[in-house]
Amino acid sequence: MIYTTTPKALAARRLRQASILLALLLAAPAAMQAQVSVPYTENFDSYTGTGVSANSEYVSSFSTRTKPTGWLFPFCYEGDSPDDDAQGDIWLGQAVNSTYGSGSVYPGSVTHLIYKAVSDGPAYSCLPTVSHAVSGLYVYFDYQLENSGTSFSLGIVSQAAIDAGNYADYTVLKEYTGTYDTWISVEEDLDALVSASSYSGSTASGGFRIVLQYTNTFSTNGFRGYVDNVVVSTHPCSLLPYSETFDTYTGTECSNGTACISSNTEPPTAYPNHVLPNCWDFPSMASSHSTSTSNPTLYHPNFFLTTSSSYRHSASNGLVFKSLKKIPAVALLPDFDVPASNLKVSFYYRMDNTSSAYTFQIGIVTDPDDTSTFVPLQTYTKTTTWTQAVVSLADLLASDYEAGTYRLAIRYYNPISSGYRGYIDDVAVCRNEAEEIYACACNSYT
Ligand SMILES: [Ca+2]
Ligand SMILES: [Ca+2]
Repeated sequence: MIYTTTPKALAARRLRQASILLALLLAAPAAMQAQVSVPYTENFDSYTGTGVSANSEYVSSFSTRTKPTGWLFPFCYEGDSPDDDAQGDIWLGQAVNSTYGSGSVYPGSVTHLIYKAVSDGPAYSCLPTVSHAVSGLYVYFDYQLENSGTSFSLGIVSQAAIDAGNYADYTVLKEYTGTYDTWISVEEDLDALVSASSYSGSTASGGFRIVLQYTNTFSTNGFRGYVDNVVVSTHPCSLLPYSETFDTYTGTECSNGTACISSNTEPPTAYPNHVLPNCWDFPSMASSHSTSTSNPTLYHPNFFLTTSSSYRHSASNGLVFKSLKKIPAVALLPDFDVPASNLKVSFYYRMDNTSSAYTFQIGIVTDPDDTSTFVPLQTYTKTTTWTQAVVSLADLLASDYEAGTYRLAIRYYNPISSGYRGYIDDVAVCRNEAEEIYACACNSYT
């Protein structure tokens, strides 16, 4: 599923700052392909220097081109005299093309994969062999396209087929198009896709590979596609560091029912059937929306994404909290698979009014369906300018909460009969430094 079309998806997020160190490459005999265990993450950012293109074209010598560890590029051009439109060209780069598009690198990214193809065939890449059955796996990646007529597809191939040299014997599971020059996040429950396909290698003993295929229907025009932040995981929403800018969600007021994000500070017209951030839950959200304040159970609380420039810290979206008359608006962050005391949280917030009556709190709920279990840990108030909150839960918790027994929550409280809202943006969750094993995303937005 694509975030832009899925209100409350089941699965988790791509990682923006994930370290390649998380990809635990298992030792394997030379004759075998290395397998990776899950969770597997690859943001390509550890690849720099020689063999990585500093612009949007190939490195000067293909023979020295750097490739991400464990990946296969079966039809990738391997020679030293590249045909500019050769089928299946894929390389690591640090910029996007300015001739064909006006996009940008993924926020905070150093390096990504660049795909180039023309109509004589797609360019496709195979992730490292995953030493896990397909069952229970989720796949995430971010992609960007430059024009219509281009797309990415997710596929799957058994390692046995690869070992037999049948590289192209993969099954395409789903195709992705979308807004050009914009990064779009994909998350997929592999079980669901595979069960609906003819793929028969889901429990193949030799493992399997995820395939990312890029297609360009133009015969000569070298539009590119870009991929970053690839993740294969068994546990949606649990990977750290986690970040959410709300910016990968696109579309405005519910056009054709495909996407609805408010362009102002009122809920989208199709509320509550609008886009909300994946992996978050909103247990206090009203079931319908009325603009009348006479019935607060209809009017509040509610949550929605807005593109309004004053109410986002980073473009293009921020998250709006709306409540009044002592009904707090509680948003639950994703379910992280570590004890609460291991976590550090950062987010930006602002309000409509500087009265101390309006508060944001970061806290814990022990029952995700019951917002009365909310335990506040830190309170923020009195600002109409974007302000960063950074808290270590280890410093705030009186007792620990084991993984699976809590959800981090942000609570907005408006005790007054007015429609003053609260806004948050650029949420990041990482491990406390004492527990640090991955690069921390918590300072990414300073
Ligand atoms: Ca990257
Ligand atoms: Ca944002």
